[in-house]
Amino acid sequence: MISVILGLQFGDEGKGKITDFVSRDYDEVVRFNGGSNAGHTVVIKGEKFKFHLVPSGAMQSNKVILGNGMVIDPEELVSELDLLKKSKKDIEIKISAGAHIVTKMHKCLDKKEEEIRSKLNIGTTSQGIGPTYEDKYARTGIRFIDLSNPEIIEDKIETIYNMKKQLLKGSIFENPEERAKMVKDLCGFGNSIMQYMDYTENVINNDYRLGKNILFEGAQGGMLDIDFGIYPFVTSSNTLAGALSTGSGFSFRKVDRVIGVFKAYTSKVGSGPFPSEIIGDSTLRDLGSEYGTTTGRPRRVGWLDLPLLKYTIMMNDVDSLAITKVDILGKMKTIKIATNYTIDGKEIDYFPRRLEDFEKLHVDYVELPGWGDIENPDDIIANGYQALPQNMKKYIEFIEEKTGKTIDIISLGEDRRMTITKQ
Ligand code: 2SA
Ligand code: GDP
Ligand code: MG
Repeated sequence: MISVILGLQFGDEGKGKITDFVSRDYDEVVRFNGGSNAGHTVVIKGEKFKFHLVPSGAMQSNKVILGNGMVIDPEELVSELDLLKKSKKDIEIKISAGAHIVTKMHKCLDKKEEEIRSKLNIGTTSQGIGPTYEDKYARTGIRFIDLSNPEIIEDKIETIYNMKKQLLKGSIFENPEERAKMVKDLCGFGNSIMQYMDYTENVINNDYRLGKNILFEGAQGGMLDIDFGIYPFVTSSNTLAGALSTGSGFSFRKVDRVIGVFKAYTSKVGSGPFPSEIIGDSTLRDLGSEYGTTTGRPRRVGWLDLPLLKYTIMMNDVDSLAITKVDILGKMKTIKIATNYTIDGKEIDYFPRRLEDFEKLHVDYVELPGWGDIENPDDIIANGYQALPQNMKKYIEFIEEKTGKTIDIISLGEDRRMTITKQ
């Protein structure tokens, strides 16, 4: 079985949790986009694990791969691998030779670019993601394989510095000694992680030929996709299913199943349009502890948005849905769901691309009753779907009817055990 798991909103849908849950059925888990802007949380028997670069399937699967579509901060990777090895000894780790490297200079550039953007400030995670992809596409980027060659790193650091000199004015990187130190540090990190480097496109395709089950794990969410998200309030990678091929070297033709993860409501970190946002009431944020896993920033919160969900379901060609945080949403007395968008009194059948359209957008909602606290979690775990509160089932079935997709996984708490499947 070859599957891909993706977020269908603005990230933080609970992909980490669902990836961990489903990864028991897979021999290896592959990440194909993004970097340490991702924050994926997995909770097992009360113990919390936060993944940024390592695939969130690492606790159940015995092999993890960081694909060429990723941008890797070596310092972050070293500390994440140290932590992982403490909780899991027998895990095979492979990192693509072609993944790109995030340096301290890229993080500095991320902040500088945000300052300059002013009005169209994105609210990035400051992890150097955008500038690293910029260098990748400018063909000046440092790749993982380059970490074994100090001369190449030095040359590329100088090229990047010279190209971005204007932006780096006043920063420590004007000092050649600082740049030399960065080269030395990168070589140091390179020494400790080069053992994991491989031509992972061959590894994945060979494992496929051997009949292994492979899970591809997307980071961020469909609405943050560089092409189809709400541009420019997006991340710098493609976050939709198609990216798995270019981000790992494995053909989309071999994918059997696309799993889409969405939260029972919506959250967003960073600026930009958010059609179903709840303004001036932080109840849902507080109930759901909606704060960034990487930056700790408060997340903006809103109701479930069906036009948005239908759009990302279409763009990913989702087969099966997983819903998370149903336990949190149920605590609201009345729950709203955005059902359609209108502009100038006319319902629209496309997802807007013009920022001005979002200003004119009118969102229609339906209201459904909440289901309160989950009082019988053990009964639900034992008896599955039939034991769910009636109002929760109504909510789930309403979404299924509107999207035409089945919700096969229902998450009722942060812990791995608080998950039921429909079959
Ligand atoms: P970037 O840093 O260049 O990728 O930021 C561009 C936009 O993408 C959004 N983005 C995210 N949104 C939600 N969650 C993300 N990961 C972390 C988490 C976020 C955190 O899991 O909580 O800790 O704050 C993530 N990564 C990128 C970002 O907010 C910008 O809107
Ligand atoms: P990801 O980026 O999509 O992996 O999501 P994050 O880990 O950034 O954010 C999701 C948060 O919700 C984490 O703190 C999870 O532990 C938590 N979570 C996931 N599923 C559930 C759920 O069903 N119920 C509750 N209460 N928390 C959940
Ligand atoms: Mg997250």
